[in-house]
Amino acid sequence: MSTTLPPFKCGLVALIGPPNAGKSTFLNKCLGRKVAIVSPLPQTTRNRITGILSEKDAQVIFVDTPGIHKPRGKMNRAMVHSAWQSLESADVVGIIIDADLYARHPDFFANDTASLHGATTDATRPVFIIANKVDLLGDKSRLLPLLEAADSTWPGAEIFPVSSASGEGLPQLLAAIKNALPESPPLFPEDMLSTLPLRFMAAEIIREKLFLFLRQELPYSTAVDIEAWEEDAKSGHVTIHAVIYVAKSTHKAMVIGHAGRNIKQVGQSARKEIMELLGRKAHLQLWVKIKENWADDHAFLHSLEPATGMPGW
Ligand SMILES: Nc1nc2c(ncn2[C@@H]2O[C@H](COP(=O)(O)OP(=O)(O)OP(=O)(O)O)[C@@H](O)[C@H]2O)c(=O)[nH]1
Ligand SMILES: [Mg+2]
Repeated sequence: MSTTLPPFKCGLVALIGPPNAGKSTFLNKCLGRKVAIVSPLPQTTRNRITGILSEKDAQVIFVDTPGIHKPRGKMNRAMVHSAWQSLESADVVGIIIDADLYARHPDFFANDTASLHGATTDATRPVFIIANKVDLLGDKSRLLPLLEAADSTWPGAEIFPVSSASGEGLPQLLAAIKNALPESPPLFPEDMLSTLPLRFMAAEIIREKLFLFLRQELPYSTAVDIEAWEEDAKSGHVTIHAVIYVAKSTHKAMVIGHAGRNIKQVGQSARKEIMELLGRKAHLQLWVKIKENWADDHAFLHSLEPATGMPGW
């Protein structure tokens, strides 16, 4: 007796939502590896970040995006634009919201999600509402008003309460996502974690450490560019020269810190993680340069855009 295997599924899942909802944390947890940087501050993610989950029966190509908000300034407008762009090629849409936030402040929900209604107007595309951070809710019945609000905002969408911190609810959601994907052979090799270049991922790791070690507002006025990437043919060691751009000389002093303390912390912690990513020894040289108004410089912003490695992007 012959048994036929279910058809292989493969497709793109766009992860969109308000800033700080946990989109990048969700992606990392689904993959079991870190591809997207995370911070407690909103507007951490600035580009579309792909993460590929390859399993026996399916390949899920997640696209993490910058949080959707009312943008001010060129960079923020470009961030929100790139989040919307991810929808164009998506087979499935995952709208991630912070369930704990809206359980505490139900009045924030309508305003935060107003611009996300458009994401579900294409009735042919499955939409999943991912109510994240449920680990923070002591009493799960506190979810009920949010579930009702989400149901009337996105009628017909399935709602999944999950925790990207503990993993609660993720297996059920992943099964539903896989089921909703089109039949297709895998688009990428099964050992490929992301389509993003390693140089970009290294720059992102440095940016994450700036969020971690610098004072609240400062990371927003920094950008990171990898100027040189040298590999020693004999030892395999990598030397990375990275520039941290700041908008003002006072910011430069703050990034460097007293006796170079901040930049040292950023460098040590980034280097450790870059070595884990590359699986080999790396040296990291960090420079801080002033570039006034870089966040409004279209050509400069464009130069920081990674080559996504995705056809049609
Ligand atoms: N307790 C808890 N915290 C979470 C969970 N998911 C994310 N967080 C935290 O929420 C904060 C924001 O997470 P991110 O993954 O950076 O959020 P994001 O939606 O990608 O944010 P932007 O890129 O800024 O739009 C971080 O401090 C995370 O650790 C969760 O399920 N539970
Ligand atoms: Mg993010």
